[in-house]
Parts: sequence; C-alpha cells; structure tokens
Amino acid sequence: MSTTRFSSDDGDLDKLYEDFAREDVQPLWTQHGLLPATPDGLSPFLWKGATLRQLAERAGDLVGIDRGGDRRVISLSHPGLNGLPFATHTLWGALQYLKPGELAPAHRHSPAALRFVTEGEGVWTLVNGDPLAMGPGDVILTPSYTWHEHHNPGKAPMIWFDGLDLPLIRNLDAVFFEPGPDTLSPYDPVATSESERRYGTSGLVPLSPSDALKVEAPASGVHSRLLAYRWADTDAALTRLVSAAGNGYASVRFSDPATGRDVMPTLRAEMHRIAAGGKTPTTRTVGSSVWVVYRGEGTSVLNGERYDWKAGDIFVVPSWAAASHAATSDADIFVLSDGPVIEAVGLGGTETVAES
Ligand code: 1HN
Repeated sequence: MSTTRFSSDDGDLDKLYEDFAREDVQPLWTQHGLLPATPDGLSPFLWKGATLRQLAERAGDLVGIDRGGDRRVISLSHPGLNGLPFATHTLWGALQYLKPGELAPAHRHSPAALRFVTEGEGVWTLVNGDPLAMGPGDVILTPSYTWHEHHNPGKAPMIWFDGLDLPLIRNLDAVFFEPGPDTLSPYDPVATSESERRYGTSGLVPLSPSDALKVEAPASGVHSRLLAYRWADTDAALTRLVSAAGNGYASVRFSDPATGRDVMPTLRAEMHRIAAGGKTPTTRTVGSSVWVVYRGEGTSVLNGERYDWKAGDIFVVPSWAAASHAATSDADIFVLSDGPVIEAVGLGGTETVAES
C-alpha cells in the first residue's frame, strides 16, 4: 500500500506533503481517528443461525475438504472489517461442517482455537492424538501449535462453532502453520480422553503432570491441560449458581484447572445463563467478544440498539459497547473474548452503566 497523499493550497506545504509521501512518512497532524475518546473500531453485528446453517449445508453439498483449506469452515466476516474473514479485530468465529465419513486432516498452527458444539454429536477431535468426543454444549480446546484433526465416523453431518485468535496473531505477524499426514491418526474411541482422565476432576490436579501435551516452539505450551469441558458439568454449575444468585442470571468462565486462569493465553471462554424473564445489568468491557446463542430466546441492547436472538444466532459485542441481555425463554449463551490479551497489556476493565 502506498503512503496517503495530502494536499494544501500552499505551494510550499504541498511540496512538503508530496515529499512526505515519496519518502514514506506521514504527518500526525493530518491523521484523524487514531485516538478516539473511547474504543470505536466496530459496531455490534448479528448473524442469524438459520442462515448460517443453511449456507454450511450448501457448502457441504458442493465443497469437499482438500489439503488447500483442510477445513470446511464458513467464517463470520464483520461488515465493518473491509471484507476480512474476521468477526472482530482479534477474534475469528466460524461454523464448521463435517459430513459422515469425512476427515479434516491433522495440522497445527500458532493461532489457538476452541470449538463450541451447538448441535449434533459423533465427531472426534484428536489433539496431539488424544481423542475428544464432541457433543452438544461441549467446549473443546486445540491450543497453539497442538496437532489437531476432526473425524466424523457417524451417520449424520455435524456443525460446530470455531473460535480462534487468528486475527490477532495475523496482526502480530506470528502465524506459523504445518500440515500433518493426509490420513487419520489411529485412535480408540474411548468416552474419556487422556486429558480428562488426568485433569477432569474439578478441584483436583495431579501431582505428576503429563507431558503428553508438550508443544514445540513457536508455542509456549501455556494453556489448560484439560482440553474438554463437558456440557453436563457446565449445566450443573450454572443451575447451582442461578439458584444461589436468585436474580435470574449467572455465568461461568472455563478455566485452566491447574491455575484458575483462562483456558488459553489469548482466548477467554464463558457460558452465561439467563432464566426466562431475567435481565443482566448494562455493562461495558474493554475488548471484543463473540456471543453464540446455545439455547433460548431473548434480546440484547448493544449501544442502545435492540438485537433479538434465538438459539444458533451469533453476535458481536464490540469493545466498550454498552451491553445488556434479557431472555424471554431460558437462555444459555457461549461467549468467546480476547479478555486475557486485553488484561495482559494492562487495559482490562468492565464498568456498569447506570440504567436510564
Ligand atoms: C482451523 O485449523 C480449524 O482445525 C478451524 O478445525 C477453523 C480457521 C482458520 C484457520 C485455521 C480447525 C480455522 C482453522
């Protein structure tokens, strides 16, 4: 891209601007919008689940999985991001569609990913060979630079939500990628992965850590050793919390069982439950998030505008947008955010906005 050209009515100044452009420098005094009073980079946006699902199914009919893309993935492309296949400046959100008998072959990359299963079951995601069954409401991690492949040995196609930090890692110019073998890694379809056998008992971490998940450079290996968070556990925790809170809503954060920190250094994952008739306070948070409606119906008010949603819909809450959420039927919403990155650079914060 060439340097922006500026012009003025003054000949000398015009010549200076021309020379700036020729020498690839730019004057700060002509820049606008570099320092907004508060984050203003993106508007809220909502994708309808029924539309996404239909597009994924059509892709399933028409497009195979080949080594070019490795995955049949339809990305959420926020219209405020100039055609980039990104949901926000930091987050990738997508639907992935895998038909019976298909294999999305092994590869690894420095961008970290997680899967949230919105419906269906039967696919196995192997992470460094460890087979993780995928069922509705489950969250499956594929941390930075771990080998991962998806296999559907079942009879029905399966769809799930993919969340990645790819936009962030691209902008940091820190993407590394390596394809693996074309063929499926051998695996035992056991209900409980090694990761869950070792790290899956809440409140108890093993004294002899496993190095089965050791990853090589360029990744640091800083991530949860527990790779699957099961819906039955999430649901039970939310049920207890909603009843303890008594105000119709509660949320949980998926965490690294050994440290209590976020599941991966760049990605935060949470599940929010709002009972029918419940409404959250209005808050603003630094950093962007992608909200995947798992169950129920309701309305969010984002920067003063109403967004009606139901199961399958996905919406973006941009950085610092005033957001409140209300449910008309019992609702569960999976939330992916860049919170750990924002906090790591010392900019984390949430404030409650007074109701007008
Ligand atoms: C990827 O590797 C997967 O492994 C899904 O399932 C989505 C989007 C961008 C880049 C890599 C997967 C992806 C992806």
